[in-house]
Amino acid sequence: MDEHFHVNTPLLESVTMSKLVGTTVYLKMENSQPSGSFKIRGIGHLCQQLATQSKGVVCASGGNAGMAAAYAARKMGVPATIVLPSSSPQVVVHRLQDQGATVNITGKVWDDANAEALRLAETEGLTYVPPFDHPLLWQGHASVITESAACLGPSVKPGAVLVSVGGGGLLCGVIQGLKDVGWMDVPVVAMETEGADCFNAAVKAGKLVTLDDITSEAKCLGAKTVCKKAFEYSQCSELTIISELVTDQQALHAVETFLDEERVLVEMACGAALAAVYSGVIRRLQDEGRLPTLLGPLLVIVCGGSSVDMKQLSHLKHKLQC
Ligand code: PLV
Repeated sequence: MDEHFHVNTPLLESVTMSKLVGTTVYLKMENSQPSGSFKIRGIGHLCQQLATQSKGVVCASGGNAGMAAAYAARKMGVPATIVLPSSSPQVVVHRLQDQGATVNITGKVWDDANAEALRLAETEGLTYVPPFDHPLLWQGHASVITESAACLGPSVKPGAVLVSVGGGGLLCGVIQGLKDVGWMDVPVVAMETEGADCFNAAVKAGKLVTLDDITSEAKCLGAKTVCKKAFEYSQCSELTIISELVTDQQALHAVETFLDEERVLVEMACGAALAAVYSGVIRRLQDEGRLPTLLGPLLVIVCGGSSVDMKQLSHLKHKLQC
């Protein structure tokens, strides 16, 4: 099928961020996808491959994978059940219902909700839509890089790509895209928040690690175990993947700064990537010699997110005391 559900998003230059890092910063505005995040790229692709004859799809999500599944299902005329953990904010429940989805709240974190989604797929005969661990998702997400490359043109190659990591699906898609356009030597800075750091824990341990709990407020980064493919990429000598953490306060501060500077509201999962610029992670990596001092343009995947509105933003500010 040639038609797809995602749109070609704008690639914007940020003057303020460029000033901060000392190189041109390009923002790939995935917040402007119809489902509010990059997730529609992979999930739209997967649904088109696996769910055309389906009696219904079921997806466990921190919010955004669910938004993408609900959007794709609505366009395909298929019912959608989205299982969320109780940590998901009310705003995302309403947005999912607006997309026509049935919302089921089960468990405390995404892993609990996922067990319920797998059970429903089995007992109700629904098509299971994984939020981050499937080759079709990575293939779909890869278009975020091929599109950026087409927009930048043959004479511009990024010095690094900046992404947030939850279960690692976006990271796998970005790597796939870098391979597709011949940019395998471009370093990827993989950002998580402390307390939702399953990729960082795996990189440090040299093996997959399952976190005891998700203690970060960036709930959409809150998978307890990163997907195996993302870990394998981190061990691959042909790739440079730098895993870094920020605090919840830094991620939230990044969300606020981005709202002020770029006039766009994103959720904390996305704030984690933005904080690499605003909190000086990129500068530090340069000082440590892990990124070159003379860095080429930075490509930031502004992954977006629907789990935020002004009410949720003030709630988070109060909770995190910032
Ligand atoms: N969120 C997933 C997994 O949650 C979800 O169900 O929506 N940025 C945003 C705005 C996201 O929503 C997510 C994933 C990520 C980044 C990270 O993407 P991933 O999971 O492919 O690494 C538990």
